[in-house]
Amino acid sequence: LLNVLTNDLFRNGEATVNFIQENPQLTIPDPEYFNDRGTKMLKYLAELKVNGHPDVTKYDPEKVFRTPIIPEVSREDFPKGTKDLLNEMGREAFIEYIKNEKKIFYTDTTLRDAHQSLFATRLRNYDMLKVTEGMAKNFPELFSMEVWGGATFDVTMRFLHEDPWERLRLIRKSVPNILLQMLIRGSNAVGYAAYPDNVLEQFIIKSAENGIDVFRIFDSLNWMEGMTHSIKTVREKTNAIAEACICYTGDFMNPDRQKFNLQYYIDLAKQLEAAGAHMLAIKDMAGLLKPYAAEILIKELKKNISIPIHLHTHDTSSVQSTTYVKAIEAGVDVVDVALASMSGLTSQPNFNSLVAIMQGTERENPIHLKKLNEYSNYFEAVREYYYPFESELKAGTAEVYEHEIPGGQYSNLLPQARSLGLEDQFETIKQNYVVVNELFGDIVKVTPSSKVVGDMALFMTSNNLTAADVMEKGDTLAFPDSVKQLFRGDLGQPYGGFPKALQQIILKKEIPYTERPNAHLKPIDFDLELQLLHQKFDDKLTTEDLLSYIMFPKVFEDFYKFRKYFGKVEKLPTPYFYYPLKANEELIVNLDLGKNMLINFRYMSEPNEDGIREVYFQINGQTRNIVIKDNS
Ligand code: 3PY
Ligand code: ZN
Repeated sequence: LLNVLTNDLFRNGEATVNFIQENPQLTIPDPEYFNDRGTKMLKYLAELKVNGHPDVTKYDPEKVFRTPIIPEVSREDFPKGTKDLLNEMGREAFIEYIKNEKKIFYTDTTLRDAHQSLFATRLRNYDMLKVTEGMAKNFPELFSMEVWGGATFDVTMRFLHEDPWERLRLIRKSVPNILLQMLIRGSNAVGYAAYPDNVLEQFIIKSAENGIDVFRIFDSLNWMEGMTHSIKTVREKTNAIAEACICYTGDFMNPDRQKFNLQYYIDLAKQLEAAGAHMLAIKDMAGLLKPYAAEILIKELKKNISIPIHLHTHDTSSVQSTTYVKAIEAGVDVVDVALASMSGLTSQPNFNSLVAIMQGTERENPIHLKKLNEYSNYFEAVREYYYPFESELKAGTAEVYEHEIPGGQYSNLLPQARSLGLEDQFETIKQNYVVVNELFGDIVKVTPSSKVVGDMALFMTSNNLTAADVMEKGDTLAFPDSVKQLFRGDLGQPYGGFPKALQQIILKKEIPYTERPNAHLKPIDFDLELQLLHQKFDDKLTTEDLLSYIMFPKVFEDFYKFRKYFGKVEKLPTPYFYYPLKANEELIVNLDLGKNMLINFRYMSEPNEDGIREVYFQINGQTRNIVIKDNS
């Protein structure tokens, strides 16, 4: 509330005891500042009060939240971490160091894959930034923190009304000492389709500039050509690490699933190393890599490649920490884990427990377990805010070995089914997911190829179609666009090619292609497009904004307009972002350093004949009313 906190003398600690008496004007709030931001924020709170949050379908007005306890953070400097080591040593020496260290390294995925896979990517900046500095100071032994990319990029804009680039910069500022990692979908960057090569390059360059140190690059069909351009760009245009993926699918120990056999993975890993990858990731997006298979796979890979190996899995079956133990024994260099309360099921295995398991062993990495537990407790309370987005999975399931649905997709498939009125056919949808995979010739399923399989499974379920129906009546069916795009070649080429008969049924007269989809796309003229963006929106927008706009034009435009109208709603504590204020409930919104708004909800009028309600608040002691149309 006090402008005094933004005064330079005061902030530099040069103010004397009489400072306030001598500068009384500094204690008066700046009315314009609060008027504009305050009005916007009240409009949001009033809208929420009258019409609810559009994204919250299961609101429980009785629910009471605990206050998350933020672990204490030391005021000392950040301890030296992997980011410092990378800067000091340079890439090649750093990679050698990771490979030669005996201790097992960890990547914490809490701020990216864990919430993407547990509650549909909804974790907000507000809840992350309260603990990022503390995590950086308490866990400097981490290899990296995965904080960006995958679905977080569009979901931050689309559902949280936050700017993904701003998120990255804020995290970078609070985590200066540990490597920050992102997930990039090869030619599809963080989108669902291919982009022109120069867009991909610009995206990688800007991601590195804004804070990314490790690019985990994959292709949704394990197609080399979908990854080489990204690997090359990371190597040549940034100082970051190019970590390329083999996406793991099937079960090479099962004699009936030999399409993706051991040799297939070894060959792919060798090609990725030859293409310049600094590290290899085994991306087990559905959690199908069983413990004994992991042991064999890691041992064989270690014999065949010389770059470090980073293992990623999802704990959908609930036995994936066993896979990690076997992989660690076999010599894997880094494993992906999530803080206990954000781990398990469709998320990553439990960080805290794995640290405990490794204590006293020769590959122990002494992470402060008590501190891990404190941070886990923080997220346990925070996670409650997001209850409408939780998946309904209650326990690990061996069904995942049948349906092979990636963890990140699982938590989204049920809401998707619900929105199509197919909620009670979820079992059929899962069965159809298997049928579709067979129809498609057994493919790698990870964003975006997994989304196509999901779309087709939903299509078959809602139209009551069997595999035989698809093959026999396909000529008369209007397949989902994503299915047509896949079979045309827009996501690249699957191992072993597309099943020809089905391809013809789906494409009808259209001719598929086998070159890189990006090669068909015209490069973007960035100077011109930025000018056009300035004309369309405003001239403060940057190349980063342009990239958001190129990848997600409609989502960006809606985000921009939303921000203009409602302001920076990310400043709202999470319960007030999602749920309506109760009578006389009071909240403090911290807008900027020292600029707080005290908001108190007083009452809401009945709707008039036009359905208009008035919502009354007090803001910093002054009464304000906001007029809102009731849409019910
Ligand atoms: C993504 O692409 O978002 C994924 O998490 C894939 O596993
Ligand atoms: Zn994952």
